[in-house]
Amino acid sequence: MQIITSTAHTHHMPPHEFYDGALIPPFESAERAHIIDRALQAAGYTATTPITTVPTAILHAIHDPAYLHYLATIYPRWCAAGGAPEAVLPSTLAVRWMHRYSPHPLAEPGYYAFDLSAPIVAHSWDAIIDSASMAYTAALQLQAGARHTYARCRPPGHHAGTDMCGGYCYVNNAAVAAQTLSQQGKVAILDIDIHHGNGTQQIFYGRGDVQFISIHGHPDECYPYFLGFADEQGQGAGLGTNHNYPLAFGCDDTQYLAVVDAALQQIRDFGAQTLVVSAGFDTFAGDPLGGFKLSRACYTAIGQRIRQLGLPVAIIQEGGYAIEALGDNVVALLDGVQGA
Ligand code: Q9C
Ligand code: ZN
Repeated sequence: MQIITSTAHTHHMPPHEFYDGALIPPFESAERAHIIDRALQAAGYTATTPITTVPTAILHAIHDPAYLHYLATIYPRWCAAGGAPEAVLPSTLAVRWMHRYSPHPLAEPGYYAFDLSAPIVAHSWDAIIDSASMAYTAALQLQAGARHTYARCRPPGHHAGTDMCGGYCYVNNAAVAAQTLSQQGKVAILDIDIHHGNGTQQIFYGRGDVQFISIHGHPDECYPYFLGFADEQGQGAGLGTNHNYPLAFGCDDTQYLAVVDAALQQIRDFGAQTLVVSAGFDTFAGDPLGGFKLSRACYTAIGQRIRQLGLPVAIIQEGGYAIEALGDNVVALLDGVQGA
């Protein structure tokens, strides 16, 4: 198992988040990454490979260049226009019939966000690019012959669409890996974060060469609420390559693993040559942003099933907010994948 970690994520430490109207300390914290890194080290997983910066051509294949330019440049413009230096966070969102573009630094954030969960601070961009570069490096390692790689990405990526941030996500790291690997053949993305990977779905919705499968809390009760229903199957060349498995809160190991088995069979049927896993651990029992009841052993069981596919696998870190359990849950998944 190749492991990719980095400390550049500490450039991105927003001071707070909005949670259903309350201003609270962020769930998506630097401490999450530290805890994972500590657990990996304690379990004997060590990182060796230097991180290769993600090429602009890969980023432009999955994101609008104007959106990336916005992410990279908004912070000083926001501050100069009178925005609070604590974080770039819009008060007005472009939605449905009110979505004309505005270049005003206090307005542009509302054009490029779908919620209030993606604040930008002074050097967030450095962390965002580093996180995407970790995913890119994971893809490079598979291309070089590695069977299994894990990128401890932070910030996460699966809620980021072609031109929208939200849900702690800015650049879609799993899409970076999938786009890179798609140059060698069909790619499947399995998203096991409890939140639907709305951004990843949107990026690849019209693509026949990238399959997207998401297992998540039903949008009737789970964030991001407005996408992730079972009838979203792709469009055009991508029709039939998008598969959503929305599940009711309370889901346990047995129910979950049955769905994993169905998803893995669809990956076999698709004929994927490589697999990208958007690995969220907010399915864990007691996760403050979750609602499922998975045990630690379930992550090992998921990993073992993924291993049995026999494909090269890039595992991309997404969510997981039961901080004290997060590191050991990551190790549990990796142990399963590597056959320990
Ligand atoms: N009442 C990831 O796991 N807040 N993002 C939801 C719902 C945002 C989760 C509040 C949750 C984002 C990568
Ligand atoms: Zn999540």
